[in-house]
Amino acid sequence: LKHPLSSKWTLWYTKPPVDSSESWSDLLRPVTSLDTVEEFWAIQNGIPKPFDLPIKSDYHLFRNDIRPEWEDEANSEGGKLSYQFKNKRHNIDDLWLRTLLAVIGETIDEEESEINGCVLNVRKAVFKIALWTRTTNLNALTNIATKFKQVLQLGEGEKLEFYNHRTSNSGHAPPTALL
Ligand code: M7G
Repeated sequence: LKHPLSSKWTLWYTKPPVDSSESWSDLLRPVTSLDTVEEFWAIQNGIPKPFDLPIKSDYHLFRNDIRPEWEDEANSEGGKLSYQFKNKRHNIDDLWLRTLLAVIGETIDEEESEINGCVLNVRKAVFKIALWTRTTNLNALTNIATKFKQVLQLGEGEKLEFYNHRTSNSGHAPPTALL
């Protein structure tokens, strides 16, 4: 017996560049797709955990055939709700798993979900976990941020950064909102 998820999801991996000639699109690859709970656990148990990934790598889990890129039409009008932290205080493996389960379980926004996917960035000294949303609707984002903070077990005063893809893909723009 298999337990179906409400969407199909594809896991993508961005590998760290070996040299500067490699572009974003050379480094980004789909790994596998899943649409049941059992497939999710088989994949989760078979791939490296975030803490074991090399610096400059990313995991991306995206709904249906949405590519984990600003350019995809499902993402182009949206943005990302991002949490950045040093691993000292938090267990990245646990926070990423909690994020994945909330996304595939659709527990953050249930009907007509605004969530296209989630991304883990492993960077020098920091990790980032983000939800990518379909729109930049502040009402929807505020609700999503409240739930996402519970998933990440953040304290009362802690904020998430929202970046509109329109502005963030044109350089290192500051966040559009703190939620
Ligand atoms: P990042 O991985 O989002 O964050 O972007 P970082 O600054 O913490 O590393 C790093 C770089 O990857 C960007 O400046 C772009 O060159 C490239 N890149 C990242 N994303 C998400 C995209 C994308 O969606 N489309 C394209 N074309 N390039 C991207």
